[in-house]
Amino acid sequence: MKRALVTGITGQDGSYLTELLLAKGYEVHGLIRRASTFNTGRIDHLFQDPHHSDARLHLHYGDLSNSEQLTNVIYNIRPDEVYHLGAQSHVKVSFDMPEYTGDITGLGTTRLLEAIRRSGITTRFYQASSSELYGDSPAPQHELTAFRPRSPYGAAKLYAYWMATNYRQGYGVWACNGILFNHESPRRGPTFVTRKITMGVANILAGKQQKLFLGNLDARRDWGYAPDYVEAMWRMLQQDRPDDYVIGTGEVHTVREFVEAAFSHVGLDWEQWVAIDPRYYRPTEVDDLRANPSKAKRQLGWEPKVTFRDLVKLMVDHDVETVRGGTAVLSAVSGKPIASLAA
Ligand code: NAP
Ligand code: F7E
Repeated sequence: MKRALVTGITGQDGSYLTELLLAKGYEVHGLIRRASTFNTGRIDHLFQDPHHSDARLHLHYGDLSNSEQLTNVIYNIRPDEVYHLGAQSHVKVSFDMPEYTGDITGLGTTRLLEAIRRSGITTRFYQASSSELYGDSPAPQHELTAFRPRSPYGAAKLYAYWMATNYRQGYGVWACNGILFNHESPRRGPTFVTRKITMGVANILAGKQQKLFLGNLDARRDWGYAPDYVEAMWRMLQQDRPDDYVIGTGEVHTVREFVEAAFSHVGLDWEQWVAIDPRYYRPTEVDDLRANPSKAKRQLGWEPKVTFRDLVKLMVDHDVETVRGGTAVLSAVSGKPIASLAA
């Protein structure tokens, strides 16, 4: 039985990847942060009582700021594969917390790579790199496109990208960079634009929200479906040699097009409900991201399965159902729609 360690297991991608690995027969170990409230909502359905000898999902407390604990976990678990997904992953928040983002999203990768190197184990390492590396480099972007990040998040991910590359070249660590373009799902965090929109649509439809405030509607993104993307992560670590791959659909849409598609799916005219709030603008924006995923198609046999239109529909349908059921989309603390409070 193969053993995997997943950092960021409580996040969107961590939860889908864990489902995939368990289905493939892996034993999965996940790093979770201690929190005063439960932060395991995305993986609760996968929980297995550790007292049962056949449990294959195990959770360990740890933080990417703490190298001692990372070293312990690596040394004790001795995973065959490490999927490093943990990060401060919000671009807008990275402008508010640049130092913290550098520490967790950048240095966190170094801490984990050092733990692997010092423990002397043989493992395969996946680094969650991002299309944010490209910044204002012209689209379409591929593995050889120049990196020109435009945010503290992008800069931190660039450092992490090169550290993974450096440990591969310098120490022979079997490390891959997956350069993933935006991928979404009903498990997407509520402050990323797609989920903020689909939750807003659901709340407005139910009469629980009067306006949806957004920032820059002109940004262009290549949006795919997260479960398709975690399949690509796994495929990267099954290759004969470690390498770097761009993962995306190759199709681009503006934020405005996403808004229009989400509102029209439930028969609403978006222009009556959406207002612009400059607080959601970023000091520097990434205007145009579109992947050229030919290498992944050729070498990994990877293709996205869910189209843009189907992605919008499945996210809206999920949130409309959730609001009908009366749960989750309103903030437990204030009773207000979460999307109106956040980044
Ligand atoms: P996400 O939903 O924001 O999940 C981030 C995960 O990192 C969560 O499990 C979070 O734990 C954990 N984390 C944050 N700070 C940590 C710390 N100090 N110590 C330990 N764990 C910490 O992100 P995602 O969308 O699943 O993305 C997964 C990875 O891919 C991230 O590295 C992201 O930057 C990268 N990426 C994402 C996309 C995308 O479109 N989704 C595209 C390219 C790259 P809590 O649950 O406790 O907060
Ligand atoms: O913004 C615009 C915003 O926050 C998308 C992360 O997973 O993908 C993600 O980063 C676009 C931007 O994602 C609002 O200005 C307009 O142009 O959903 P987002 P992101 O910044 O692209 C990359 C690949 C990652 O690696 C990251 O981890 O939408 N936008 N109005 C808005 N964005 C937000 N969040 N909120 C708004 O109200």
